[in-house]
Amino acid sequence: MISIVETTPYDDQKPGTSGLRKKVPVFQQKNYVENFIQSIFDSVAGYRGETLVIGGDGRYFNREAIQIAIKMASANGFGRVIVGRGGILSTPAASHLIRKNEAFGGIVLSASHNPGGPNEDFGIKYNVGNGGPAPEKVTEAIYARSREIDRYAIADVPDIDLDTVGSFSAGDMTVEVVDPVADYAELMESLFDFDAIRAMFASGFRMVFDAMHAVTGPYAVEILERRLGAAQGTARNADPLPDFGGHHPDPNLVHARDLFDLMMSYDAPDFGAASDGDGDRNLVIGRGMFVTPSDSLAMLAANAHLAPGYSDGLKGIARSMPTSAAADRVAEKLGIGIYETPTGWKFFGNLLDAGLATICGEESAGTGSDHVREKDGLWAVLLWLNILAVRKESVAEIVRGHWKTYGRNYYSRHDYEGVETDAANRLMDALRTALPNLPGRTVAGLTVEAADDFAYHDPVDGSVSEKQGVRVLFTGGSRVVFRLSGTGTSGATLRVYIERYEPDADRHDIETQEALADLIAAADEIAGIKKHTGRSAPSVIT
Ligand code: VG1
Ligand code: CO
Repeated sequence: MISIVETTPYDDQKPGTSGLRKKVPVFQQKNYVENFIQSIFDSVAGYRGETLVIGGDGRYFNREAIQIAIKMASANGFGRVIVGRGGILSTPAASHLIRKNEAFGGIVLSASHNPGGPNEDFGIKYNVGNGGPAPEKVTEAIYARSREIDRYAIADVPDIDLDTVGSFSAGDMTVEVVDPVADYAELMESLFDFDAIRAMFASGFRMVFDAMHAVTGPYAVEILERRLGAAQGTARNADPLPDFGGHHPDPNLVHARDLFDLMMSYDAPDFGAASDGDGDRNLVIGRGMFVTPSDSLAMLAANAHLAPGYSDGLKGIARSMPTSAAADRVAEKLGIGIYETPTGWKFFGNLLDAGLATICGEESAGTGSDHVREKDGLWAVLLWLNILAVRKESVAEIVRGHWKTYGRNYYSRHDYEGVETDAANRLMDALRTALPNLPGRTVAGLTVEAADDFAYHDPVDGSVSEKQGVRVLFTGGSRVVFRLSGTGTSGATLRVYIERYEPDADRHDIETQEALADLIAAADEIAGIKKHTGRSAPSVIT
């Protein structure tokens, strides 16, 4: 039995950088989830009898949303749903399942690094057949549909038992509950030299992986401890909890502070890593050596050929615009293409599909490759492990060697969270208005060479995405970038990205904030951060 239910639209279902994210009580409003899912189905065509992959990061409201999605997929005519046991699928594992099963698409339930719980965040993201986040033209269609939706279809069938692996039916549709880890672990084994990494662990190499009570726990236990022989307990906080243990599953220097302190301590293990709520981000720290995500992208790209999955070399590298230019120097040396995209993984999909790029990354702790169409936290960790096992050097040695060869891109991001939305918009508007007058001006002792609002012209499908961040370039190659976050659920977050290139190896040991001090002052002077937001310091520095 299928019910066609009358509904009225909500006007706030606009997907952001990575899907629709709102507080849980917003999603719990009558028909809110149903409206959005029906808007997805109404915006794509040709799925009759096809497969849909569904899974989430286990946060509060995950199971309820999954039951709704399954019943609606059935009523709308999908032939099969593949769902992770317990409703669990990391974002990269969902991407892999879509590709492996040639599914029509997938629904990922996650608000990623945002906190979870009855009054915290939830999210729904739609992925297309290549396994990647829906491109802008699809998310725009979904939003447009959500504003006029007047009915949705749902099957009147009992809830599916999500905790038992096996095949079930929901109306005319088949539901396969699968082990969320198995296929993903197999994919990792096909890319990396597990024997070499196993030998490294057997010889006493020690590591800590902080799963932050989020989705990567079961993946890390299976891959690092069971398959690679890392000591039991290597994966910490490894049980996914609906509220992430009350923490913020964001692997940065603020929320993964314990890991950072451990790695800087006297008895630090050789390698420390962490991932976020949905398993697509990674934090990498060597003993006494933090690796910025921008640097990590460059170093992974420079060494990827040491892993079996990349032994033929890379086709190209892509990075988001605010990510540092460290990767550009690697691409230049390798003689391969480098692409600069707007923030958000959805912009990498075309480059990966077209074979223009093999490795992609963002300054926000996201790195990945063409093995899936999402960023992939454990993938980055395993590539680092593979490189360490082959080079037999420490993380610190590899980082210093890299800087010596390529120079160092000092880099930091300053986030001003919970800023009043109007004030944030005024700041950005004022900046945009000031753009034409910036070149030639001297600010905090630095001369502005160029300034613009980044627009991306997709080289594959020709689509254009405008207003993707204001960038101010200074003579000598330093720059600051300003943009507003598209993943928050209350107020606005201003992100200020600061970068300075230093070729001189004798100057590679300066404390980052000190190395960037003049740029930080210039950023405030140009954007009037204090004036507009009333804040004298950022809430988070990464
Ligand atoms: C942030 C990051 C961006 C990332 C996005 C989704 O977006 O800056 O690089 O792709 O989160 O990551 P924004 O719009 O808040 O700056 V995740 O791990 O939250 O899916
Ligand atoms: Co994430």
